[in-house]
Amino acid sequence: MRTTMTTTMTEEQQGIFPAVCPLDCPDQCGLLLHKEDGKIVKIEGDPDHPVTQGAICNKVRNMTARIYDDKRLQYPMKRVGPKGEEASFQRISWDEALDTITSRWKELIASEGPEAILPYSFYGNMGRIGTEGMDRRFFHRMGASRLLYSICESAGTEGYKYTMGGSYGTDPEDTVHAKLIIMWGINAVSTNMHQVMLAEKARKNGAQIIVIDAHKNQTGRWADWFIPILPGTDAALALGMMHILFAENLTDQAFLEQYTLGYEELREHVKSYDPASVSEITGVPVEDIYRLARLYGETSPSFIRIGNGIQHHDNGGMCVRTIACLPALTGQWLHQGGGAIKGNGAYLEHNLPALQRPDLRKKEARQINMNLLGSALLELDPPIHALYVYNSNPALVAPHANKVKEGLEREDLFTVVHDLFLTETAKYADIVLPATSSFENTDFYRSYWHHYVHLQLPVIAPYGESKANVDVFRLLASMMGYEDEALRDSDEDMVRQALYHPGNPAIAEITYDALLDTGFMKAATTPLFPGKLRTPSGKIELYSADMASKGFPALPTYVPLAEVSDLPFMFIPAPNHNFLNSTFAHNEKHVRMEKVPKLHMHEDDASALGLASGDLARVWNERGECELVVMAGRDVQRGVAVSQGLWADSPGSKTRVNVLTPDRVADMGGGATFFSGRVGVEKLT
Ligand SMILES: Nc1nc2c(c(=O)[nH]1)N[C@H]1C(S)=C(S)[C@@H](COP(=O)(O)OP(=O)(O)OC[C@H]3O[C@@H](n4cnc5c(=O)[nH]c(N)nc54)[C@H](O)[C@@H]3O)O[C@H]1N2
Ligand SMILES: Nc1nc2c(c(=O)[nH]1)N[C@H]1C(S)=C(S)[C@@H](COP(=O)(O)OP(=O)(O)OC[C@H]3O[C@@H](n4cnc5c(=O)[nH]c(N)nc54)[C@H](O)[C@@H]3O)O[C@H]1N2
Ligand code: SF4
Ligand SMILES: [Mo]
Repeated sequence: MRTTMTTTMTEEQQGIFPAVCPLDCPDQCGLLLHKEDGKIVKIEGDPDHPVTQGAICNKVRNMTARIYDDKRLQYPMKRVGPKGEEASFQRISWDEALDTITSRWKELIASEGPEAILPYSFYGNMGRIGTEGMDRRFFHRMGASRLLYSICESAGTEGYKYTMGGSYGTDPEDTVHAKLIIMWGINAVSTNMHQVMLAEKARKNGAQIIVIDAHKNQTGRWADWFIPILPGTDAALALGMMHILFAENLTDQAFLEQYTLGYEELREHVKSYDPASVSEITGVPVEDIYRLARLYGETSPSFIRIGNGIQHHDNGGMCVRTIACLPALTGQWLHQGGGAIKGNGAYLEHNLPALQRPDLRKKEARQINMNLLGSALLELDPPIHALYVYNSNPALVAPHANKVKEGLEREDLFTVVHDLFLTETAKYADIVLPATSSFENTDFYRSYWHHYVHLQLPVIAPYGESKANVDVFRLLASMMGYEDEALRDSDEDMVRQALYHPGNPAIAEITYDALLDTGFMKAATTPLFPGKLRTPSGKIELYSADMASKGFPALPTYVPLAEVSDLPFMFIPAPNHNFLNSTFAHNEKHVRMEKVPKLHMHEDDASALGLASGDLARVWNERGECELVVMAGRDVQRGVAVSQGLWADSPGSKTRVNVLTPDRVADMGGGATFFSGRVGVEKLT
């Protein structure tokens, strides 16, 4: 029997307790934790969760192996000996750790000013008070350099916003009604499995499923029709579809007139994207472009799931902005289940100022793009002298990893890492702090795909001496002598403050108390149309004056990728099935499930290089090199090489794919361009 959520769950030795998956995954599943003798022994999906319905992924079904992994950090440590791979550490007390950190920071603030200190974090745990609550308050109060949180979805989010006014899309629960589903640049079988389950229901009712991707991975294999495309060219395909939709009168004139801005300009503009030219750019045959456009123009409701793959390119923002125009052309937003999802985060917007307290910052500070961490550490003037890393593993996940490594190696850089494991980044730390897992914490969670908010209360006691992010920041604040009330608020206070948001009536009923009762609640969202969007015109902006004022083309446009290089392969180092970014890469069970780091190549490219499946290849460019196991076949096109997963270092291994990725920033949002680099490949003997 499942027990209801209480503040005393940690004291129960057995039972089944409600929880939420903390990982950076759109699905945000409801979970049930089975406890025996005070420990979690099994994790399963909560069958009562309306969206995730008891199904969870392999990663999290096996997550107890991570929570109780022998390698999990249990107490604070200081480094003895050199930084990096060879680093060794010695146990210290929390008092010593906090004292070392705050003494160093105080000295630095006195001599260099607070901007010499850089916080670096992301969403290793999606709980909001822990990832953008007490931490933000603390660093605002300090006046530290600011981080631009740009490594994940920022280019596409900005692009989508120009068209649609914010992260508002279709309610995924409605997508069971769609008759045509396009998964565009998303490996949903691995990264959004409940969208796949919803699409399966739609398929039983006659829906067709199309996958457009540079790699025929498990998602492509599941499609009714897989369309391979050359990386970075998707905007051209979408514009080619628009060309045909207008030319063949497959558009919804009434919708265009009432709800869009600039359709006449767009109709003229897309005349130049004729199918023959688009085929040349994208590698998609002319007849397939016609077939796709006609299917899209003639089927309703149609739904597009826009993935993150297409926006990790130089032109990622514009690409997402362009695809986001398609549903407007055929009026899909008025049909239940029609439209698109890039992200749905805006529906659940909480009270950011109340949670983050930017008012605590007395003086503006410089902002540093997290995708440029290497350059920031090596080149900034005045320099960064101290780095505080939590919820992230930049040595492995950030682009141009050799530059990041060189930055982290700086002898004069004082680095603190707070994590559950001794990550590749932690090996460069002066002080390492042990972090609790999400099941040891209080926090609230909001999906960026479905429309539910969740509350998590601690189910198990902290592991060893580990502490939650919020607790560490409260302690650091007190030792820094910061006396502000906001730095002493309890977890519960912070959840209440964040959820009280008169600016977003959709979450008016969602309070700490209501969540205590139910665990999760759906926001009272209403369909986007009829209605006014948050674009400058209130309409879907096919033409955007706002973009023009920022130097972008006002109409959706195909812009070729930037890397100029003679190297023969476009390199796509994508996520894998059994890790979540680098999370689980340190846990043997998950590594075993994923086997080896692979490089998918076309069989003709492989054989031309004397490579066969199973061979070890050296993959290289001007930024670095790594070694991956070749999988030759026909699941990528010629001239494309795809790896999967962010693998942890093992002795003698060279599997950090980010040594190869560019640190150019994308066209919008300061976004990452992980998939826009080129590499050479050769056989390793
Ligand atoms: N199992 C698992 N799930 C995850 C993650 C994980 O690491 N593992 N990570 C989580 C996070 S943080 C995120 S942001 C999401 C990311 O998940 P997704 O949104 O699925 O994005 P990616 O996996 O980065 O890329 C998706 C697909 O884009 C393809 N692709 C690359 N370039 C192009 C292109 O130019 N055009 C087209 N059409 N396709 C292209 C890749 O081949 C890949 O199949 O997943 C989340 N969920
Ligand atoms: N080549 C390539 N690189 C990529 C990507 C790609 O597709 N290809 N994807 C990019 C994307 S989309 C993203 S979102 C980033 C993600 O990059 P990161 O945000 O760095 O994600 P993870 O690698 O999962 O690392 C999260 C870390 O946080 C720790 N952690 C978890 N919970 C807590 C907590 O409560 N407190 C503290 N202090 N620590 C905690 C975990 O143990 C883990 O070490 O990677 C990016 N890097
Ligand atoms: S990682 Fe995603 S699919 Fe897996 S349990 Fe968590 S939210 Fe669900
Ligand atoms: Mo991400």
